[in-house]
Amino acid sequence: MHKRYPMINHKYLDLTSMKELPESHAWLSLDHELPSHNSSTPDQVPVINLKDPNAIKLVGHACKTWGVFQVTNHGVPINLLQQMEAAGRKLFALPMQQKLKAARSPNGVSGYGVARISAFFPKLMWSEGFTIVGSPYEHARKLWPNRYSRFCDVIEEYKEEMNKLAQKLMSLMLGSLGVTMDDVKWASLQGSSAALQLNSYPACPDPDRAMGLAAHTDSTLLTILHQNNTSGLQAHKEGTGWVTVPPIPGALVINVGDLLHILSNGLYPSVLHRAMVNRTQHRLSVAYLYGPPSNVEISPLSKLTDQVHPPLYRAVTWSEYLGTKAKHFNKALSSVRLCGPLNGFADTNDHNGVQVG
Ligand SMILES: O=C(O)CCC(=O)C(=O)O
Repeated sequence: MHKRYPMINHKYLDLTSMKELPESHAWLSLDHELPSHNSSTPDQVPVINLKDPNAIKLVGHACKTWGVFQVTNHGVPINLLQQMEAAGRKLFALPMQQKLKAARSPNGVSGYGVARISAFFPKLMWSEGFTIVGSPYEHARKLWPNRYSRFCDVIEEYKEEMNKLAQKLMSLMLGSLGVTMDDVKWASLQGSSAALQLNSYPACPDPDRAMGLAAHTDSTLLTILHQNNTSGLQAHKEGTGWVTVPPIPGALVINVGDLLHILSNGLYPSVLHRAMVNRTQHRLSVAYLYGPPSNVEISPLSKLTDQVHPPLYRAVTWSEYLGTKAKHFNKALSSVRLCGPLNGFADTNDHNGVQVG
């Protein structure tokens, strides 16, 4: 089991009012984790136009080599992205006492609070979050007793558009593995599960010693992230190190999650990523966490395995995997692994050697 830390008292500090970084949020020097710089040939996260006739190939290559890419021409209306961002801003701008009325309960998943991965780190992160699973209504009503419907409408519309895009991306990702949506019965079912995670990273008085969101992989099939125009997201690439994923107006960031990693038998690595903060800008991001119906067993696709390429992972349901992640955090994938890497078929997602916090 991964080491857990007791919750620190300063959990609900109003970060926007802080003139100095409190000890509770001061991480050790992050210098050893800075992105590697090679100015002549910067390694950049791929940007894929989904209307490109070669989109399947481009998506496959990006999944294999990076586990993260940005997409343009994705079909989600730009004004919906703007409305979602405005709704997030409005929520996080509420006074702390108001936000706490919608606080996530100790064992719950929905609501306002610090990052759930905080329990695995001795210091707190410079961020606050709001998680929505299912209807936003109950929590929105506590935040705005008389004016919650606009927020709920935007969330519902956003989830609908994200679901459409997630299906399109799944079809491209599976297609690039030589598999169709029909081969994977649950993939085209309506019962897919998802959560929406709103993240706020206020401007920070000492950004070099603070951490917005510590390095982690997502427990999803895939994640669709909208970030505002402030940089902060970094992805880790084997052999390169930490690379900033720059905001591109209108583009969305796609991460391969742990379940796609399992499904692809390690061919598409689940990407380790984190969020940094800065001194002057408030950063906001909205992650759509997309997974299969929660009780469907996910295992390496049979088309991808044979005697030379045995399944590397055992079958898990999403709900079982979430429990494993809550216990083992960044070692969860290794904990459902069946056998060690074979020659030429290495699992690129062994993050045990990467400093995550
Ligand atoms: O804010 C970001 O860019 C990253 C968010 C993220 O990784 C998450 O919500 O899991």
